[in-house]
Amino acid sequence: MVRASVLFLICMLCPALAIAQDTTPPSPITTLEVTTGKSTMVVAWQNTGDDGTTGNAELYEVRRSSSSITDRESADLVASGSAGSTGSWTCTDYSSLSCSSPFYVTVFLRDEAGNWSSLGTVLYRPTQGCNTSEEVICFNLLRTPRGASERTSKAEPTELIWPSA
Ligand SMILES: [Ca+2]
Repeated sequence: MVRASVLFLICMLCPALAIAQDTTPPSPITTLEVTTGKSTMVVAWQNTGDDGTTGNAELYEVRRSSSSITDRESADLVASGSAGSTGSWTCTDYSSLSCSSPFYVTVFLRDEAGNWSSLGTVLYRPTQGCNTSEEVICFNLLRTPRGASERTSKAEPTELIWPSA
């Protein structure tokens, strides 16, 4: 009985055990926004949480594939980073893509216990034509509530693109 009590107290102080008991993954990302330029893409999403939409997830992964995406392993890892707080928008941009090339893209979130969100929205987008100079970047995230992106040309910014709802 004494031994059981000691073990119980040790476990009360053992955060790893608390993490191991977390079996609830982040909710899938269903707010994905993707815009493209000639060789660039902007990927933006609203973060879910650690458990569904509660708490904060730990990590995001952007994954991309030339063929249909059915799960994490079926697409190439483009980038990963710290997940934003639940409800916040994260915007990431990428360059060096091939022009006029369609692809599928999606985002997964992982909690600190290693639970991955299931497949959410997958978008199919082409990069812009090879004869254009239009590119896209994440724009002004701190001053807008959405993952707005700016479509630019070599000469000057031309048009502010707000991802559709
Ligand atoms: Ca969780």
